Amino acid sequence: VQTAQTNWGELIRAAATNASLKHTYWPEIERVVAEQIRSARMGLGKGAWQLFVEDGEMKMYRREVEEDGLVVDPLKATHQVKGITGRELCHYFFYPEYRYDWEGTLETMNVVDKIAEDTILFHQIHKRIWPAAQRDATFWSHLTHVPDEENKSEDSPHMWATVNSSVELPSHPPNGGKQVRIYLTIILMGQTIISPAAKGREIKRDDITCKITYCAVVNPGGWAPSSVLRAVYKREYPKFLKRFTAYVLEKTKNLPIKL
Ligand code: 6CM
Repeated sequence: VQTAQTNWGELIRAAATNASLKHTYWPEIERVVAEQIRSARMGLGKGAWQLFVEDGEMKMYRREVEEDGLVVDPLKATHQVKGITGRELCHYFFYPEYRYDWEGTLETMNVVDKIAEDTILFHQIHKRIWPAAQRDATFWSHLTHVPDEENKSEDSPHMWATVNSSVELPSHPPNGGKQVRIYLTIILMGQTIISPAAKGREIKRDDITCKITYCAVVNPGGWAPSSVLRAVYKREYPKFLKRFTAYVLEKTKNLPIKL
């Protein structure tokens, strides 16, 4: 059972491939991933989270924050989707071969380096949003999990997660091209809940529900009108989460369940 003392660093290390553990980025990956998991699992508390989208099980909250006059509103979304697992959710989010299928804000995506089976470096150029300049991002992406235990209750630590976090890449210096560099820290986390009715028999897709948490902080890196940016986020985040989860449902519906 998870306690305030859960040592996420240790759990993440246990799940990581050797190639990731040996990489110079590892200490940063471990620190950021642990911090993202901790904050994703934290309730909304008394913070100034405002609910700005509610659509069935999907709820999206934001805090209005500006840094140097730029909107950097943290986003926290929760969702529940029947029929998919946390592992499947994070698989389709992490692996580059699916990205163009579901990422609506993408112009181009390049794998800069595949460090390991569970860590990839990306350069992405996003679609231009009028009247601001086009944006790009360089980030590492890490896929991790804490194994399922007997007790798949909500407070047990089992989960799958993909974390994306900006990193400077000498091969792709910021503002080297026409784009303004954005800085992002994002986690997509999924916990699989199995209906007690499935006990003692083969689990069917109807018996599983994925509890999803998605948190994002994006710094637009340069001038972008606040009102336009907030309007873009209000439209794009729900669109992303609905489209992406529908995509995972469609891709997995006839496949064996991957717990
Ligand atoms: O998490 C998401 N996608 C991941 C894989 O692509 C990745 C990407 C994050 C980038 C999100 C920023 C896109 C918005 C770019 C426009 C910025 C400002 C323009 C100025 C407008 C006035 O982690 C899903 C991302 C869903 C994005 C809404």
